[in-house]
Order: sequence, then structure tokens, then C-alpha cells
Amino acid sequence: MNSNDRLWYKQPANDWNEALPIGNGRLGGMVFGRVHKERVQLNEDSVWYGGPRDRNNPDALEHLPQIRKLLADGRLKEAEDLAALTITGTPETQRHYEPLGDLFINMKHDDSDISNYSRELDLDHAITRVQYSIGNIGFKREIFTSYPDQVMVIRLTSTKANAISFQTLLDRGEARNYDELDALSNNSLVMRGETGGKDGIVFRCAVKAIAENGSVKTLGNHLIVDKADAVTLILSAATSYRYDDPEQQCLKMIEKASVNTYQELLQNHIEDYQKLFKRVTLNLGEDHNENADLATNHRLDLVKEGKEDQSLISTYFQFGRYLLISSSRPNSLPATLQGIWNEKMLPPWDSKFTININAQMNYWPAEICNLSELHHPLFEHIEKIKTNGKKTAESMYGCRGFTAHHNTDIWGDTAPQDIYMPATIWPMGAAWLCLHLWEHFEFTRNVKFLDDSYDTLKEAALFFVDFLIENEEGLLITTPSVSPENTYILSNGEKGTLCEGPSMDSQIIFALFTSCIEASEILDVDQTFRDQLLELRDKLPKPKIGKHGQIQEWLEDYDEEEPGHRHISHLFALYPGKQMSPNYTPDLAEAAKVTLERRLQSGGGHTGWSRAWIINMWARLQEGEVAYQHILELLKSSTLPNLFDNHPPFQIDGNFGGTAGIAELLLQSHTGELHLLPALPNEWTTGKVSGLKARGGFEVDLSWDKGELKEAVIHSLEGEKCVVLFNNQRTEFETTAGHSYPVVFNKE
Ligand code: FUC
Repeated sequence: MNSNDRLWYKQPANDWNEALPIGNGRLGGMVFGRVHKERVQLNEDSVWYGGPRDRNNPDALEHLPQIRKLLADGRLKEAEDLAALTITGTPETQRHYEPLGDLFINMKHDDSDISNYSRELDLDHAITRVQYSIGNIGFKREIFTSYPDQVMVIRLTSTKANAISFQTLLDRGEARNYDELDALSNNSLVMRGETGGKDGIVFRCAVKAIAENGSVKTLGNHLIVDKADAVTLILSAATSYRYDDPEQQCLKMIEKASVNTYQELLQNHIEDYQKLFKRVTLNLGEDHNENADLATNHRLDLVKEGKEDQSLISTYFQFGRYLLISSSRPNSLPATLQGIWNEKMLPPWDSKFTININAQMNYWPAEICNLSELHHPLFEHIEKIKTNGKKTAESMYGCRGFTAHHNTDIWGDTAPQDIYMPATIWPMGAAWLCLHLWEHFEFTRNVKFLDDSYDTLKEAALFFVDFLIENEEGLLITTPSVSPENTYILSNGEKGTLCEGPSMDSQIIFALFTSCIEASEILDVDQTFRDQLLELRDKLPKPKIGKHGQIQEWLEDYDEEEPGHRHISHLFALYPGKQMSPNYTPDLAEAAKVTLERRLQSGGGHTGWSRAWIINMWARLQEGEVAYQHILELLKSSTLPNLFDNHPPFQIDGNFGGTAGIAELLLQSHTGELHLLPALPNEWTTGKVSGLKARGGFEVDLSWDKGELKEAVIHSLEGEKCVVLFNNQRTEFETTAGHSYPVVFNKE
């Protein structure tokens, strides 16, 4: 194992933010690594409170023209007051995610001294290990969640025969949040419950003990293992979201897994996981890493004290990839604000899908970091949003197509969330999500996928064909909307959030129309619709440069109430969009720089995800050195001991955004060229990366030394023409699918 591909610690987790995450997309655990009373906090991705509802506000459509008029007349307060009653969800909140429960393992250890304690998360194999000695007996636990077998596996071994005795039980909020915990036969337990609310979800969680020698029995609702040589616990969970009889499904998964030996389960798991994980390697010069022997929390502390640690950055990068593999797999739900890991019955922001940046950020590494198939849960969710969003579009706005606002939940709810004016009334969530369909196509060039997705892209665009309003200058604008989640100040000092034509909206619609136009060309369909989009696209407001030399956040050059706001919505076109770039729109790129600097001078970047977005933006501006400082800042200010991103509190988007940002410093392809090392920080003196993906269906291996490209090999997967850029040199060539092309540039 690359010693860098692990997180390790010399003591058990004191709290949840020190525990280590495992998961197979659907079933997750946070492993505390405690010696006497092990806790694995459990999640299953479909354990959500309540069933689907229609929350579309029945009074929206009638009042929409009046709200638009009030806004156009500058009567902000009146517009916002009326919108707060008529363009909010009824009720105002969507459903929330809940924990599945906990598995406790109470070890029967004598009280002698514990020594040689360590615990780790091995990113190479997706296993957590806990090891310690009591007296002269060594104990070891290995815990992983298998995707092929759909179970969690916990293996307890020791160096001495008959040394393993423990009691185990399942729990959920000190027995208050479930209905039954029963022994099944003499070696298993099952926990039964419902999440509550109308049509709430029914869940089951079961665990079975298989002991080598010794005995297994149940007493009350405990599972008791006595004097075993080794024990395998197999845990499964299922809910009524996917199964008519979740209990039967739970037991079936355990029975199926139990046919295998522990070694077989482990082997299945590793083979499956490594197919994804091993596609990308990154080395930022850690061969000279003097910190390799230090525990992860210690290394993080050193970074906080100002010591740079390049190999911790590559660990952070691979940890991000690990987290996506563990929280988003085909047939799972998409990663939420917390991935799948949440211990609270009412989590921060409900642990839903916030779609005015956060859920999208979760998927920024999916394509470039060669985990393309992990994008699919998001695509499947878009289909649920499409069904509900058609109703929302029609009933609230009188429009065709579909829309969603700044949040969605397990049911793909599309009505507005909260009554929080800076965020709630924003009809752009579905449009932004749909750009992920296009991005997946661009990276994979899978025409069948594009064909399957075209209707969704088209329906998302269709909404705006109807929703956009032509203003007095002949521009097509969204109204009412907001610039997530900022507040503007009028010259008379009045403050507002609800507005006409915020820049981000026009940029997202530009990107959506463009992808729809290109898709219809590739598929050779819908010429009339394409022509209509081309015409409408021309009338969208273009990014404008304002009085500070910045990109304007709104149609008018308003001042913002919080110049250091965490959202930098008006730079969507820089990243993840591609309407601005230093090579093709230098003036806009310069203004984007000014925008970022102004945000940062006023304290911007204070949440983890905001910092991560900033890294990606500086990468796109080809400012590697500045981006690098923000990577350090992400580690220093927004990273918990288990390397989880800290909003605060824990929110996983920063991990994913940070991972994507590190890749974006090494390879970019949004302008149609494969730009090699576009923003290499000086601190990454020597390094190597393999397996990053570029648009056009290319895989790229690079190595460099003192800023000079040593080797570059492009693997063509789809036989597309390849254009490569390095510094100011450019080369282009035709490719054949399945062939690899070394590229050589002159030394400058
Ligand atoms: C958006 C952000 C917050 C937080 C929340 C989940 O509303 O503005 O910072 O990330 O989503």
C-alpha cells in the first residue's frame, strides 16, 4: 500500500468528527474504533422522514404577474412580502434524512493496560482497521461495507485462541427511535422501525454473528459471543423505499453473504472497489515526505501551524475520491450534504440535496477524477425531479417543461424550500443539475446516453422558453429570482434579494441552451427547437463588467450587502461553467479575478464549500499559486480531524469540491483543448498523475519536474480528435479509440 493512501490515528474517536467513514453508496458507517465499547454509527440512504407530497403553492400562478410588476416597478418590499406568501412551498419544508442507528460491540476485556493502539482508514482497500493489545494478546477489527454483497462486514480476530468475547446490540437514539429489537434464531438480531410522518419509510436492520469456535447465543435483545477465535458480523439494512418487504430483503442479503468466508467477502469487496479507486494515482512529491510516519490528525495540526505537507494534499484528493465511491454508487441515492453519513434525527439543513451549489459540487470530481459511473445516482434523481418539476412549472408558473428551486429531497420535491428570501425563490436548480448530463456526455462521448438524456435537457430548457420575460432593453430575463444567496443595496439604501435577471441565472440558461443546441445537432433532431433556442440565447444578458471592474452579480450594478459572501454565484460562468476563460475572454477573466479578490478581501471563503469553489475558480484563471494557498486554507480552516470538510458543521461538498480543484490544477478541458498543467503550483516541484479524464473521452497521464512537463500520454477512448495545450504550445492530432499517444513539447 502507498502509505499515503490512508488516514490513521493513535487513539479512538472522541466524537463523531473523528470517526472514520465507510460506505457502499447505500449503507454507511462511522467507525469510532473504541476498545471496550465499539460504536459503528449506521446510515442507509433511504431512511428519510415522511413520504412524497405536493407542496406547490396554489396561489403562485395568480400572483406571479403582480410580483413581476412590483419588481419591475422597484417596489421590492411589496414584491418580497407577496412572494413570501405565494411563491413558497406549502408547507415550507421538504423531507429530511435520518440515521439508521448504531451497532455497539461491548468487548469483554479484562482491565489490564491497553497498548499498541492504532486505527486507520485504508483508502487503497476501503477498510477500517482497529488494532490494540491487552496484556500480551493482540486484537484486531476490520470493518468494510461491500458493494457487491450489499452488507457491512466486521471481522474480529486476536492473536490468542478463544480470546474474543463480546455482547452486541443495535440501537437508535437510546432505544427511543425504533419499535422493536428482536433476536432471530440464536445468532441474529433485527431492529424494526418507521421514520414517521405520512407515508413514512419503514426500515429494518439486521446483524448476524458467525463465530469460529466459542459460542453464539442471544439473550434478551443482545447477541452474545463467548470465547471465539475469530468472529464475523454481517450487517444489512433495507427500507420500504426500495422493497415491499424490507425485512425479508435484509435477511436475504445476510444469508447470501454468509455463504462466503470472510476472505471471500473481503476479496469481492476489494476487487470491486479497486476497479474504481485505482484508476487515478497522484503523487505530489511525497517520496521525500518527512511526515509519512505521523498520524493524520498530527499532520493536519502541523498544516494548521503553517507547515506545508504536499502528501497530505494527495491523501485529501484520494480521500475525496474514496468518499464519492462510498456515498454514490449505481442504484444508490445521490450523495447528500453529508454524503450518507449523518447521526442526527434532524440534521443540519436536513441533510438533503441543496441544489444552488452543494449537490452539484458533490459531483464535480465525478468525471475528471475518472469515476464517471458514480454520477448516475444524480441522473436518476433528475428524472424524479423532472416528474415533479413539470407539475411545479405548470401549477406555479404556468410554464411547460420542468423546474426545481434551491433544494430537493428523497422524493425529488421541486416546490420552493423555506421562507428565506435570499435563497427560496430561485427556479434554476433543475437547470443547473441538467448540465451534469451534458458534462457526462462531454467526458464520455456516449451518444446513447445523450439520446436517453436529451428529453430531460430539452424539458429543462423548455421551462425557460416560457418563463423568461423580455425587459425594456429587449433582454430575456428570469423574474422573480435571486442571486444565491446575496442581498443587494439600491442607491436609496433599500435592500433586496428578490430581483430580475441575476447574472447566475443568465449564465446557467446560456449553458443549458448551448448544451441543448449542441445535443440536438449531434443527435440530428429538433431543428426548429434548436433554432428557437439559438434566437433566445442571443437575447440573454451577457456577463457585464461593473464599476469596480468586477463581474456584475445582478443586471444592475448594485452594491452587495455582504461583499465577502460565501456564494460567488456570478462566477458560475468561470467554474463550473465555461463562458469565461483567460484564453478566450481575457477581459471577463480579468473581471472575474477582481470579483474573487473583492470577495476575499471582505472575508469570503469562510465555509468549506466556498473555499473549495474558490480553488476551482483560481485554477480556471490559471493562478496555481493562489489556488494552492486556498488548498492550504481549506485544510487549515475547514477540515476536521477525520479529513471531513467542515462548513462548519461537517458538510461533504468541500471535500468533493477540493478534490475536483486539485485535479483542475493539473488538467483542464472545458475549452475544447486538453490543457496540461494549466495552473501548477510551484510547491508541487515534482509529481505524477495518472488516469485523469478529459472531455472528448481521453485519459491522461502526466509527470513533471520543476514545472517542466516530463511525460504526457493521452489515451483515446473514443477516437475523437485531440488538441493539446501546454503553456503556449499547442498540438493537435486525430486519434483511434484504444490507442495511446505520447505528446512531446519543446522546453521553453
Ligand atoms: C446553502 C449555503 C449554506 C449551506 C447550505 C446547506 O444554503 O448557503 O452555506 O451550505 O446551503
